[in-house]
Amino acid sequence: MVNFLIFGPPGSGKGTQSVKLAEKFNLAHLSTGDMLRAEIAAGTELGKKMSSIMSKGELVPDEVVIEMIAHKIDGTKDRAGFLFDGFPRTVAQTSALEKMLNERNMKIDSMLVLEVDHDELVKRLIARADLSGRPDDKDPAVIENRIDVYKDKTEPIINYCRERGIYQPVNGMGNIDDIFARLSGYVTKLVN
Ligand code: B4P
Repeated sequence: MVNFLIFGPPGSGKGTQSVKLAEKFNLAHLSTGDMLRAEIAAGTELGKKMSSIMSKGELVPDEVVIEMIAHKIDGTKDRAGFLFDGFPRTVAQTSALEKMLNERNMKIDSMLVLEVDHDELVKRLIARADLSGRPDDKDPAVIENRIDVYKDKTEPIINYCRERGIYQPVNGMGNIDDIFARLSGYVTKLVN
């Protein structure tokens, strides 16, 4: 089993690239953003509570996403590994994930970090707003807040992973297929 984090600021291409990587390498793709949006779409109590947090571009509480991920890990069979997309987003989520994986005799093998310029992030998210209808893509102030939250709460995970020797920066600028080829190169080395 090989387990990856796909990491980067909002709009860096995590979701886009994860779908392609999961298919190519038979990985279970676990996106906390998708899981939360599914709760909102289903109108669950949890979804109702999380909706206002997400529409402001803030992070939902750590315990909510940690529980979701644990549940998904235990329900997954017959995959070559896990691809964690948009999780962890805080250092507390990172240590919870490590603990969860250790208890199941697994570990985080690599953190692939998509590096994208600020203006390109904003451009991609605004372009997505029309198609996705996501409230957190519509308002430029919310997009800026998401980027600030990333710098403040999520980026510190990079140092944590660097110390563990699993940090791998990847150029996230350019077209989707070129970025996919770069990422695939790193994943191929790890799975072989
Ligand atoms: P996510 O769903 O993780 O959303 P994201 O970070 O905004 O998007 P992503 O980075 O995957 O977007 P992508 O580049 O694929 O989180 C949403 C919210 O959920 C968070 O703000 C938070 O509130 C909550 N949440 C989720 N996980 C959480 C956690 N663990 N803890 C706490 N809260 C959590 O796509 C962006 C756009 O760019 C797309 O339209 C795509 O088509 C386009 N694009 C991608 N690559 C491109 C390229 N190379 N060129 C041009 N366009 C490109």
